Amino acid sequence: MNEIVDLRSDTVTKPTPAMRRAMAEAEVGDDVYREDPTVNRLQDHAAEIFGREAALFVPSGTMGNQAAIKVHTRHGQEVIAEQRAHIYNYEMAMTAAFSGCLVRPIWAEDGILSWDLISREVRGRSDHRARTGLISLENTSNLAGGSVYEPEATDEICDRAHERGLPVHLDGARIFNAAAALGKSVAELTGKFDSVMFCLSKGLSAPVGSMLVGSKEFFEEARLIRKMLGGGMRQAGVLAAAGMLALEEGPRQLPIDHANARFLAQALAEIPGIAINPSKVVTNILFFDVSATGLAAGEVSARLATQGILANAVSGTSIRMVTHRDVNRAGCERAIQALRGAVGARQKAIVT
Ligand code: TLP
Repeated sequence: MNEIVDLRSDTVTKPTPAMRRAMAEAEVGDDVYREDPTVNRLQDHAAEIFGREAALFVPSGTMGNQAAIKVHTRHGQEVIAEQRAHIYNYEMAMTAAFSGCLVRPIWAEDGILSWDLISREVRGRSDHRARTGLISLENTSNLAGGSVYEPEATDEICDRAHERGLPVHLDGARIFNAAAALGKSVAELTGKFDSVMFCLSKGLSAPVGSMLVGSKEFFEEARLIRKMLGGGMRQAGVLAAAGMLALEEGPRQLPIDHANARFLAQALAEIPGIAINPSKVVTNILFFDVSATGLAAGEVSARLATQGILANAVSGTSIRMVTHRDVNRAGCERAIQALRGAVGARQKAIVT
């Protein structure tokens, strides 16, 4: 049996051999006492790369986002986000459960909000309606197919929100993918946000961990919330050591992942019954619609799995593929071949 080609997510990347070595050799201490030298180095390095005062190591992207939301809001407020936002769709309703806030979802083409769309939904003090406490953006936008915000758009949203006294958080789980797609630095893309969460554990290939970046004051508050959530880790240097390599070496891989995603999209567009617009694939995520094959997305996904190709059905008609370090061009070619087979088998069955 051929090796598995796992296109379910970039979260599936395994630590590189260099990461394993760095983890084994990491100098450690108790990070709840702020005494883990490797965690401290990672936090300082992340803050420096983003051009900000401080960065906090957290176990997951979800914890990072939810800690930030908690710091910025009060119970009974609203958080504005795009309709497909991860904080709205995937984080176990924690914005409600933990921060006591309602997400006010706004639909935007390609998941990319503008101040024009947001400003219509911002609520000030009122006797009737919940006040807006926070705006949260996502770059790249996962469920919108890895789409990217131009820095002019996010800068404008931040400037206008700040004029109205509103903080803006960035779910930048894949901000390094956005930076690679735009040929800009992460600092250029995120400088105006009040807080930024980014993941070491996705395309950057670390086994565990995300970072929360912002001011020193934000860092101190977020650190308390991290402890409330049970995220105070002890000798976390073994993880931070891998995170350090993820930051230093991970971004170099991303243009390769993006080229593979484009390659996949262009080939999938040629398969009868598959609908995808390759020109929208600008980073490492792609969605395609299988309605016209007559098969449910779950059935297509199950057929692919029998060929060792893993890709998640995200609805009855749509499948997501995500490229990353552990899938090379040959793996993409196998995925295309398997999809042709999965769909072709059904088309023959209809004819007979
Ligand atoms: N995304 C995962 C799933 O949860 C869907 C994936 O496979 O893409 N923000 C964004 C934009 C994300 O895509 C994710 C994870 C997170 C936050 C949460 O990160 P973790 O999984 O570390 O909690």
